[in-house]
Amino acid sequence: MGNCEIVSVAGFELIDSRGNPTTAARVVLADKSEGFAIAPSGASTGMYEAYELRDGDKRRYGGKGVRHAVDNINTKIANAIIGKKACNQREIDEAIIALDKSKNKSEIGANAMLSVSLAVAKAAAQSLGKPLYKYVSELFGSEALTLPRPMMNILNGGAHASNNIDIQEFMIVPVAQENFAEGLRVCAEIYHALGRLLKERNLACGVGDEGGFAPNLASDEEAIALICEAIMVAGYTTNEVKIALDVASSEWYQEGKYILPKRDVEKSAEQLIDYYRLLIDKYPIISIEDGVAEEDWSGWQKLTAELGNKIQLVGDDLFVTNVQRLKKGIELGAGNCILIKPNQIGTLTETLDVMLLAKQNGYKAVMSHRSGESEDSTIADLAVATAAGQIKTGAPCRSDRTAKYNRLLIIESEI
Ligand code: 2PG
Ligand code: MG
Repeated sequence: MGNCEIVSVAGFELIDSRGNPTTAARVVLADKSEGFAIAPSGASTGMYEAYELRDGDKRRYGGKGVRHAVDNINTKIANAIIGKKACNQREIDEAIIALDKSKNKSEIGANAMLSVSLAVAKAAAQSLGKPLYKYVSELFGSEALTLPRPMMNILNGGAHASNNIDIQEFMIVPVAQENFAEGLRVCAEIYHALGRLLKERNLACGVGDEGGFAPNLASDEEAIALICEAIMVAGYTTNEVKIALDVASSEWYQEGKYILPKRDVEKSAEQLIDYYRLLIDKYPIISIEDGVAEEDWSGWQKLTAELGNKIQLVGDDLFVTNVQRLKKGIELGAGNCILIKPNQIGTLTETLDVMLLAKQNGYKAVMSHRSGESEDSTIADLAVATAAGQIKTGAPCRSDRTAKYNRLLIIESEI
């Protein structure tokens, strides 16, 4: 083991998969070990997420520049952590968090914090001569390294596509394959089968932000039916491959009502829950994310009471990877699974803390990308390290998505 003292921290303004600026950080240690990480960025962001600091200067990238966040990395964060040991992840993350006196990390920016926090972990892992997943599994206290099951988003709607579909993500989940590589293969085959079906029917084959197809269809339900058909056409059954949805309904919520923006239909939480019950009875749906909105705690209680013993109910905008929000959810009986997006909270330590709380309370976890991503594949290592069991990282299309799948294939071959 070398000397893991941090000797330099440098920030960068790079671009993400939507061509918007994002922060990156390089951390170098005394023994020359290095870590580099790029922060992702969401489109359907939760209102309780940690703050993504953008410049707001309309002359650059329409106001989305991140030069202030990068400055914060190069000055405030660098000053606070240079000289500290990279292998003390919690101490480093606490020092970074302490720099920001706001409630939502808006002074330093969660984008600035996360890129440094992850770069520190990568540098420490290298210094210790361990792969990142191994190092983080020790931080987390996992008993086992486990490859996650892909929840592959093959049809995009909502804020991730300009089609007429209101539900944001239609995912396939391979449940019968013996390992990750086989599950991924099955999903990729179904993705291709879906592409062929769309082509045959003269439907658009262009893709959305997460690489899934984004056709216009008669209804959101038609998307589900089409995916079931693709499963069959590819030679699989709906016992082998299931369906998961991310409704992202916080995007629909206005003054206690749900207004589906693309079809301009209004529904109550109760009507949405009835609709989900109907879909679950008819299709092989095993998981619904953000079925009701982030502020609608009573809707979440009803949803969980009615469907929580049948399927997985994932809180994304509801929990925003935040211990306080998850604690409230546990008390109220909201959901039974948490979506994990490290940039929703800002540091690796806080991410691991909320995963531990979930585990202790019988909540499942899904590691997740953002719709704005990059070649950074850290979440693949985090999914394995924490034995999350599930990962959302888009279609087998666009290198920002395949970077994570490829990293998982390599990890599987190593362990
Ligand atoms: C979600 C994510 C990722 P975004 O809602 O789960 O799929 O989307 O990054 O736009 O919040
Ligand atoms: Mg979501």
